[in-house]
Amino acid sequence: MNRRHDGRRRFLARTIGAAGTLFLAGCERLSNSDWFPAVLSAGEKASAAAAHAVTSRKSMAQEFTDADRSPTFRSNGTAEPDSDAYRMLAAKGFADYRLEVGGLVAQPGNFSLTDLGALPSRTQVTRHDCVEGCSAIAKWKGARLAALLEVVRPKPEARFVVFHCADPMEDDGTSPYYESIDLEDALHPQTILAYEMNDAVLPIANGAPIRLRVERQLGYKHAKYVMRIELVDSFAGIAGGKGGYWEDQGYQWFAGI
Ligand SMILES: Nc1nc2c(c(=O)[nH]1)N[C@H]1C(S)=C(S)[C@@H](COP(=O)(O)O)O[C@H]1N2
Ligand SMILES: [Mo]
Repeated sequence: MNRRHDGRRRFLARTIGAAGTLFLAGCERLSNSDWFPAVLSAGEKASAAAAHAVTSRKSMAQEFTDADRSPTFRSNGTAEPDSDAYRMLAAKGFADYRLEVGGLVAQPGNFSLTDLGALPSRTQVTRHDCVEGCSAIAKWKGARLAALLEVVRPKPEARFVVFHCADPMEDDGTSPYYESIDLEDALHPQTILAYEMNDAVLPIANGAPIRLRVERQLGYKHAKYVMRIELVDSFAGIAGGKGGYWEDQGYQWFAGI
Protein backbone atom coordinates (compact mmCIF):
# COMPACT_ATOMS: atom_id res chain seq x y z
CA MET A 1 0.00 0.00 0.00
CA ASN A 2 1.30 3.37 -0.96
CA ARG A 3 1.20 5.75 1.97
CA ARG A 4 2.84 8.80 0.54
CA HIS A 5 -0.46 10.59 0.33
CA ASP A 6 -1.67 9.94 3.80
CA GLY A 7 -4.99 11.67 3.78
CA ARG A 8 -6.34 15.08 3.21
CA ARG A 9 -6.04 16.28 6.79
CA ARG A 10 -2.33 15.62 7.07
CA PHE A 11 -1.80 17.04 3.64
CA LEU A 12 -3.55 20.25 4.56
CA ALA A 13 -1.73 20.56 7.85
CA ARG A 14 1.56 19.97 6.18
CA THR A 15 1.09 22.29 3.25
CA ILE A 16 -0.27 25.12 5.33
CA GLY A 17 2.59 24.73 7.80
CA ALA A 18 5.17 24.53 5.09
CA ALA A 19 3.76 27.12 2.73
CA GLY A 20 6.37 29.77 3.40
CA THR A 21 9.54 27.78 3.47
CA LEU A 22 9.31 24.37 1.86
CA PHE A 23 11.89 23.63 -0.78
CA LEU A 24 12.62 20.13 -1.97
CA ALA A 25 15.25 19.02 -4.44
CA GLY A 26 13.64 18.77 -7.83
CA CYS A 27 10.68 20.80 -6.73
CA GLU A 28 9.77 24.39 -6.89
CA ARG A 29 7.80 25.94 -4.13
CA LEU A 30 4.27 26.71 -5.20
CA SER A 31 2.93 30.12 -4.58
CA ASN A 32 -0.36 29.98 -2.73
CA SER A 33 -2.25 31.54 -5.56
CA ASP A 34 -1.10 28.87 -7.99
CA TRP A 35 -3.07 26.05 -6.53
CA PHE A 36 -4.50 26.70 -3.09
CA PRO A 37 -7.91 27.88 -4.29
CA ALA A 38 -8.69 24.70 -6.19
CA VAL A 39 -7.39 22.36 -3.53
CA LEU A 40 -8.67 24.09 -0.45
CA SER A 41 -12.18 25.03 -1.44
CA ALA A 42 -14.74 23.37 0.78
CA GLY A 43 -16.85 20.78 -0.99
CA GLU A 44 -15.98 18.82 -4.07
CA LYS A 45 -18.97 20.15 -5.96
CA ALA A 46 -18.28 23.71 -4.91
CA SER A 47 -14.70 23.32 -5.98
CA ALA A 48 -15.57 21.95 -9.41
CA ALA A 49 -18.09 24.72 -9.93
CA ALA A 50 -15.58 27.34 -8.89
CA ALA A 51 -12.95 25.94 -11.20
CA HIS A 52 -15.45 26.05 -14.02
CA ALA A 53 -16.32 29.63 -13.27
CA VAL A 54 -12.75 30.87 -12.98
CA THR A 55 -11.15 29.26 -16.01
CA SER A 56 -12.84 27.85 -19.03
CA ARG A 57 -12.33 24.12 -19.34
CA LYS A 58 -11.18 24.81 -22.89
CA SER A 59 -8.36 27.15 -21.89
CA MET A 60 -4.75 26.08 -22.29
CA ALA A 61 -2.44 25.34 -19.38
CA GLN A 62 0.59 27.59 -19.22
CA GLU A 63 3.53 26.39 -21.30
CA PHE A 64 7.19 27.17 -20.67
CA THR A 65 10.46 27.17 -22.58
CA ASP A 66 13.18 24.53 -22.52
CA ALA A 67 15.23 26.85 -20.31
CA ASP A 68 12.49 26.89 -17.66
CA ARG A 69 12.75 23.16 -17.08
CA SER A 70 13.61 22.00 -13.59
CA PRO A 71 17.07 20.49 -13.18
CA THR A 72 15.53 17.37 -11.68
CA PHE A 73 12.03 15.96 -11.72
CA ARG A 74 11.14 13.78 -8.77
CA SER A 75 9.20 10.54 -9.03
CA ASN A 76 6.05 10.56 -6.92
CA GLY A 77 3.94 7.60 -5.88
CA THR A 78 5.01 4.39 -7.57
CA ALA A 79 8.55 4.53 -8.96
CA GLU A 80 8.48 0.99 -10.36
CA PRO A 81 5.36 -1.21 -10.48
CA ASP A 82 5.69 -4.29 -8.29
CA SER A 83 4.27 -6.69 -10.85
CA ASP A 84 5.82 -9.63 -12.71
CA ALA A 85 3.85 -8.81 -15.85
CA TYR A 86 5.26 -5.28 -15.82
CA ARG A 87 8.80 -6.47 -15.12
CA MET A 88 8.59 -8.81 -18.13
CA LEU A 89 7.48 -5.97 -20.38
CA ALA A 90 10.22 -3.68 -19.06
CA ALA A 91 12.89 -6.36 -19.55
CA LYS A 92 12.18 -6.30 -23.28
CA GLY A 93 12.12 -2.53 -23.51
CA PHE A 94 8.29 -2.63 -23.76
CA ALA A 95 8.46 -4.21 -27.23
CA ASP A 96 5.51 -6.44 -26.26
CA TYR A 97 3.51 -3.62 -24.66
CA ARG A 98 0.02 -3.19 -26.03
CA LEU A 99 -2.30 -0.46 -24.83
CA GLU A 100 -5.78 -1.97 -24.74
CA VAL A 101 -8.61 0.41 -25.53
CA GLY A 102 -12.17 -0.75 -24.98
CA GLY A 103 -15.45 -0.21 -23.20
CA LEU A 104 -17.99 2.08 -24.86
CA VAL A 105 -16.23 2.37 -28.21
CA ALA A 106 -17.23 1.27 -31.70
CA GLN A 107 -13.75 -0.03 -32.57
CA PRO A 108 -11.86 -1.51 -29.60
CA GLY A 109 -8.18 -2.08 -30.25
CA ASN A 110 -4.63 -2.78 -29.11
CA PHE A 111 -1.85 -0.26 -29.69
CA SER A 112 1.88 -0.95 -29.64
CA LEU A 113 4.37 1.82 -28.90
CA THR A 114 4.96 2.00 -32.65
CA ASP A 115 1.23 2.48 -33.24
CA LEU A 116 1.08 5.20 -30.59
CA GLY A 117 4.19 6.84 -32.04
CA ALA A 118 2.47 7.05 -35.42
CA LEU A 119 -0.50 9.01 -34.07
CA PRO A 120 -0.48 12.81 -34.23
CA SER A 121 1.65 14.00 -31.31
CA ARG A 122 2.14 17.09 -29.22
CA THR A 123 5.19 18.37 -27.34
CA GLN A 124 4.74 20.70 -24.39
CA VAL A 125 6.78 22.11 -21.51
CA THR A 126 4.46 22.26 -18.52
CA ARG A 127 4.47 22.41 -14.76
CA HIS A 128 3.48 19.39 -12.71
CA ASP A 129 1.91 20.13 -9.33
CA CYS A 130 1.72 17.34 -6.78
CA VAL A 131 -0.43 17.83 -3.68
CA GLU A 132 2.57 16.81 -1.61
CA GLY A 133 3.83 20.32 -2.24
CA CYS A 134 6.15 19.45 -5.06
CA SER A 135 6.14 21.26 -8.36
CA ALA A 136 8.45 20.83 -11.33
CA ILE A 137 8.61 21.76 -15.00
CA ALA A 138 9.37 19.22 -17.72
CA LYS A 139 8.94 18.67 -21.42
CA TRP A 140 6.55 15.96 -22.56
CA LYS A 141 5.88 14.41 -25.92
CA GLY A 142 3.08 11.98 -26.63
CA ALA A 143 0.16 10.91 -28.75
CA ARG A 144 -2.84 13.16 -28.55
CA LEU A 145 -5.55 11.31 -26.70
CA ALA A 146 -8.07 12.91 -29.08
CA ALA A 147 -6.32 11.19 -32.00
CA LEU A 148 -6.50 7.80 -30.29
CA LEU A 149 -10.18 8.32 -29.52
CA GLU A 150 -10.80 9.18 -33.14
CA VAL A 151 -9.52 5.71 -34.04
CA VAL A 152 -11.62 3.79 -31.49
CA ARG A 153 -14.70 6.01 -31.87
CA PRO A 154 -16.43 6.47 -28.49
CA LYS A 155 -20.11 5.58 -28.49
CA PRO A 156 -22.54 8.45 -27.82
CA GLU A 157 -23.19 7.23 -24.27
CA ALA A 158 -19.47 7.34 -23.30
CA ARG A 159 -18.81 10.08 -20.71
CA PHE A 160 -15.49 9.27 -19.05
CA VAL A 161 -12.11 7.85 -20.00
CA VAL A 162 -10.65 5.51 -17.37
CA PHE A 163 -6.92 4.74 -17.23
CA HIS A 164 -5.98 1.41 -15.68
CA CYS A 165 -2.35 1.21 -14.55
CA ALA A 166 0.22 -1.53 -14.02
CA ASP A 167 1.05 -0.83 -10.39
CA PRO A 168 -0.77 -2.85 -7.74
CA MET A 169 -1.51 -0.64 -4.74
CA GLU A 170 -2.42 -3.36 -2.23
CA ASP A 171 -0.33 -6.29 -1.09
CA ASP A 172 -2.73 -8.76 -2.70
CA GLY A 173 -2.41 -6.96 -6.04
CA THR A 174 -6.17 -6.52 -6.40
CA SER A 175 -6.26 -2.75 -6.48
CA PRO A 176 -4.16 -1.21 -9.22
CA TYR A 177 -3.81 2.54 -9.57
CA TYR A 178 -6.43 4.03 -11.85
CA GLU A 179 -7.68 7.46 -12.84
CA SER A 180 -10.33 9.03 -15.03
CA ILE A 181 -11.16 12.21 -16.87
CA ASP A 182 -14.23 13.39 -18.76
CA LEU A 183 -14.41 13.62 -22.54
CA GLU A 184 -13.92 17.36 -22.49
CA ASP A 185 -10.49 16.94 -20.91
CA ALA A 186 -9.78 13.86 -23.02
CA LEU A 187 -10.25 15.85 -26.23
CA HIS A 188 -8.26 18.87 -25.01
CA PRO A 189 -5.21 19.52 -27.23
CA GLN A 190 -2.77 19.32 -24.29
CA THR A 191 -4.04 15.94 -23.14
CA ILE A 192 -1.49 13.40 -24.34
CA LEU A 193 -0.31 9.85 -23.74
CA ALA A 194 3.33 10.73 -23.12
CA TYR A 195 6.13 8.40 -24.21
CA GLU A 196 8.96 10.96 -23.97
CA MET A 197 10.12 13.20 -21.16
CA ASN A 198 12.77 15.88 -21.65
CA ASP A 199 13.66 14.58 -25.15
CA ALA A 200 14.36 11.04 -23.92
CA VAL A 201 12.32 7.86 -23.65
CA LEU A 202 9.99 8.15 -20.65
CA PRO A 203 11.80 6.69 -17.60
CA ILE A 204 10.19 3.96 -15.52
CA ALA A 205 10.18 6.28 -12.49
CA ASN A 206 7.90 8.65 -14.40
CA GLY A 207 5.50 6.10 -15.86
CA ALA A 208 7.06 4.14 -18.74
CA PRO A 209 6.04 3.25 -21.29
CA ILE A 210 2.97 5.53 -21.30
CA ARG A 211 1.71 8.12 -18.84
CA LEU A 212 -1.16 10.52 -19.11
CA ARG A 213 -0.52 14.26 -19.16
CA VAL A 214 -3.71 16.10 -18.40
CA GLU A 215 -2.42 19.62 -17.90
CA ARG A 216 -4.61 21.93 -15.77
CA GLN A 217 -5.15 19.14 -13.26
CA LEU A 218 -3.15 18.10 -10.20
CA GLY A 219 -0.46 15.44 -10.26
CA TYR A 220 -2.49 12.46 -9.12
CA LYS A 221 -4.70 12.68 -12.24
CA HIS A 222 -1.65 12.02 -14.45
CA ALA A 223 -1.83 8.22 -14.52
CA LYS A 224 1.53 6.50 -15.04
CA TYR A 225 2.09 2.95 -16.39
CA VAL A 226 -1.18 3.06 -18.37
CA MET A 227 -2.04 -0.44 -19.59
CA ARG A 228 -5.70 -0.17 -20.50
CA ILE A 229 -8.10 2.60 -21.37
CA GLU A 230 -11.82 2.09 -20.85
CA LEU A 231 -14.63 4.36 -22.00
CA VAL A 232 -17.54 4.31 -19.55
CA ASP A 233 -20.76 6.13 -18.76
CA SER A 234 -20.25 5.83 -14.98
CA PHE A 235 -17.70 4.56 -12.44
CA ALA A 236 -20.08 1.99 -10.96
CA GLY A 237 -18.27 -1.32 -10.56
CA ILE A 238 -14.77 0.15 -11.03
CA ALA A 239 -12.79 -0.23 -7.78
CA GLY A 240 -14.29 2.11 -5.16
CA GLY A 241 -16.58 3.77 -7.70
CA LYS A 242 -15.20 7.32 -7.35
CA GLY A 243 -13.19 7.42 -10.56
CA GLY A 244 -9.66 7.11 -9.21
CA TYR A 245 -7.37 5.51 -6.67
CA TRP A 246 -7.04 8.69 -4.57
CA GLU A 247 -10.63 9.73 -5.21
CA ASP A 248 -11.72 6.44 -3.61
CA GLN A 249 -9.87 7.71 -0.53
CA GLY A 250 -11.46 11.14 -0.48
CA TYR A 251 -9.58 13.28 -2.95
CA GLN A 252 -11.70 15.34 -5.30
CA TRP A 253 -12.32 13.93 -8.77
CA PHE A 254 -12.00 17.28 -10.55
CA ALA A 255 -8.51 18.42 -9.56
CA GLY A 256 -8.33 21.57 -11.63
CA ILE A 257 -5.60 24.11 -11.04
N1 LIG B 1 0.12 4.47 -11.88
C1 LIG B 1 0.38 5.51 -11.09
N2 LIG B 1 0.18 6.75 -11.56
C2 LIG B 1 0.45 7.81 -10.78
C3 LIG B 1 0.87 7.66 -9.44
C4 LIG B 1 1.08 6.34 -8.97
O1 LIG B 1 1.48 6.10 -7.81
N3 LIG B 1 0.81 5.29 -9.82
N4 LIG B 1 1.10 8.79 -8.66
C5 LIG B 1 0.46 10.01 -9.10
C6 LIG B 1 0.94 11.20 -8.41
S1 LIG B 1 0.33 11.50 -6.87
C7 LIG B 1 1.75 12.12 -9.02
S2 LIG B 1 2.17 13.59 -8.29
C8 LIG B 1 2.35 11.82 -10.33
C9 LIG B 1 3.85 11.80 -10.19
O2 LIG B 1 4.46 11.72 -11.43
P1 LIG B 1 6.05 11.63 -11.49
O3 LIG B 1 6.46 10.35 -10.81
O4 LIG B 1 6.41 11.67 -12.93
O5 LIG B 1 6.58 12.80 -10.71
O6 LIG B 1 1.92 10.59 -10.88
C10 LIG B 1 0.59 10.24 -10.59
N5 LIG B 1 0.27 9.05 -11.32
MO1 LIG C 1 0.99 13.58 -6.29
